[in-house]
Amino acid sequence: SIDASQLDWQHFFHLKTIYEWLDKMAEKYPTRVTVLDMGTSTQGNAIKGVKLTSNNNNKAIFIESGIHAREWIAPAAATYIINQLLTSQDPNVQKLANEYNWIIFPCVNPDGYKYTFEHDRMWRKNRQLFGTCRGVDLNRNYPDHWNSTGSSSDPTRYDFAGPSAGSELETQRLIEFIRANVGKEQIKTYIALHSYSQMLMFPYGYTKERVSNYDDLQEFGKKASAAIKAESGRDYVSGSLYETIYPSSGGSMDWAHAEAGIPIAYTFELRGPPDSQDLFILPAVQIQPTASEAFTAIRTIVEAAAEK
Ligand code: ING
Ligand code: ZN
Repeated sequence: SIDASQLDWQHFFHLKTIYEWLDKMAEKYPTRVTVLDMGTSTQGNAIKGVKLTSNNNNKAIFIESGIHAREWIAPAAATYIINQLLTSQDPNVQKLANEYNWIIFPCVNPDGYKYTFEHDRMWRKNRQLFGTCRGVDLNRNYPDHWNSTGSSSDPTRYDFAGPSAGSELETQRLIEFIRANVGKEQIKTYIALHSYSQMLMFPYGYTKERVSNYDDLQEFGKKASAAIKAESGRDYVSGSLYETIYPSSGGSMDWAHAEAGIPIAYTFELRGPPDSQDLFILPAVQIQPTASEAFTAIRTIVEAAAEK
């Protein structure tokens, strides 16, 4: 049975349960956990996250998940990572928890996430109304080469970029949060979690032109793929987003890197199910191994970057 007080990573959880769990973690670890609130979504849901702090002078790692509603493994992985950072007995994990502050927002599209539980499991976008249809793809709405490639001006499409760059409240909340905190919190790493495809991708999405730190990002990505391979035998492909999955503009990662100036930025595509037409519907037994792979990749990237 599902106990709202404790996530077990053997089920997928409602937005409300995830948020209650964040509050519980803050009660349980009051000196280390601060609950954060970016503000509200289009339909008035809070966009809540946590900051895990060991030392105010630490650099910070920012993790965002759930920008696409149906990719349930992403918020599940984000909460798994929070739990690992707070409870792991592994000295290497404890070291990362002590040496960095972690800012993690598991559900940056709360309206869409709720909708996938209550009405349509395969919903991707937010729930903004446009005449007779709904939804902006929030990962096409960011103001960096907005709507230039791999996105649509048609509100009926799954990859609708929105009426203008940064039009959506959810986009604005995240931008405001990063702008207010990138310097103050020394955010040097930005990770966006998605599914499915088993990929570790870095900017750019909008062009095949290379980022200035391409060689570093490629090297860290390859090390992370190798670490996953050693852990589970799974193959994760690493490369720039444009070259690895498909050209697409207006994503949060391109914005974080190019506009907010966060040097190390990745979008992960986690596991899909082994054989199914519904590739976003990952069996719950796969939550733990998939979340563990995501955490392994993040740890590897952070450790490799620290050695530079
Ligand atoms: N894939 C991502 C998508 O938004 C992506 C790939 C990431 C595109 C970042 C642009 C920027 O389409 C999934 N599965 O959502
Ligand atoms: Zn996605």
